[in-house]
Amino acid sequence: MTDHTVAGRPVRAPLRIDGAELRLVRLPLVTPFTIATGTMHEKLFPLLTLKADGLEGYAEGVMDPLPDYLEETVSGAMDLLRTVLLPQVLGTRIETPHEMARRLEPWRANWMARATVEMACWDLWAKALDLPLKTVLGGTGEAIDVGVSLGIAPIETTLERVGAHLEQGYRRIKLKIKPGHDLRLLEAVRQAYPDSHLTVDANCAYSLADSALIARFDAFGLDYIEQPLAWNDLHDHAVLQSRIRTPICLDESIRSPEDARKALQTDAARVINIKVGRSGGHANAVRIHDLCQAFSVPVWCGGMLESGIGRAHNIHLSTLPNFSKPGDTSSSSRYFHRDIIEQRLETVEGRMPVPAGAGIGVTLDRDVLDSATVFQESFSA
Ligand code: OSB
Ligand code: MG
Repeated sequence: MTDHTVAGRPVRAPLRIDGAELRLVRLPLVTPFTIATGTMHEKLFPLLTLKADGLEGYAEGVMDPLPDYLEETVSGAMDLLRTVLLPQVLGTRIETPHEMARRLEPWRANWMARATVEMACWDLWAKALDLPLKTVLGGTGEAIDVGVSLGIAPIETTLERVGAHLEQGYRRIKLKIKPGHDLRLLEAVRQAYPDSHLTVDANCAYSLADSALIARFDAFGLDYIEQPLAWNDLHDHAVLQSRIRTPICLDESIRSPEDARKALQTDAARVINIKVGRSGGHANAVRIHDLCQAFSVPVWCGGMLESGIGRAHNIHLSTLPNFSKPGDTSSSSRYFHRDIIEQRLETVEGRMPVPAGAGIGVTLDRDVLDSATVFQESFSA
């Protein structure tokens, strides 16, 4: 079956997807996480294993239980995976993960559900090549720069958290904001930490009518303002960018390379937060990365409070060259008492080591996973 080589390695191709396991996993959060749209107390997510030729590829879905970040939901994605996407791919052969991405492309939206299948394929593919995921994606390096995303909390609490994370060496602090929780917070944090690398994320909480208020953020030397306006409104972000000096970074608004192209061409974004799990998978994430590079627009890797499986995917992707700003892929122990993987994904002085070994380089801790699993279904070709 070895019919070609990649990076000098024989490829076991085509890979035949001969089985799958879909779980719904629940992990309590160490600290509840509050953003403009609400508070998360636990992380509930689909965990997918795709099997081929004795290998296993892993990925998790990044959708929330409710359609509060974007339209997709955990229950909707579980249903689509069980009844449509997994039956579509089981028993089929794939030459490359790009081919899988293309096969899932005709489905409208559902970027997160499609990403779950596509990302598991990349892990499988890299394992079949016995190469780290970063290498097959085109990345290099042993570690990536990371920052932290701090949820909405009383200003005193936030000041303590900023200090603690700066002391741990995190390279950027992102503060979640919303109307009524913005200027006073920025004044306090800037005064206490005048030289810190600071950004804010509004998760769509403002409108163009708030332009004058948002323009006042210019005084705080923020590296960027993340997703101030509606998730589906590139136009108003372009208008806002023309009224403020601080660069706008888009998150929710960028699902496809086409979204990225339009944002770049209209100056609706001067920075882009790439979340592979939000964008249909690694093939799209790499395309968005490359497009941004062509426009001299830097990118960074966002997070969705992922378990070690999604976190490992994010870390590998972050080794591509245009990921030139610290990502949100911080230590697993900030989120979970016990993660579902055997390795520890912990930062050292603001740098996250890239897991070594083939594929995503992390393995499931079956005991922790079994006790965190609330639903489980196996599929065979
Ligand atoms: O907007 O980036 C976001 C978490 C959940 C939903 C949306 C967002 C976030 C984060 C946390 O900012 C990033 C992380 O620490 O994983
Ligand atoms: Mg965001």
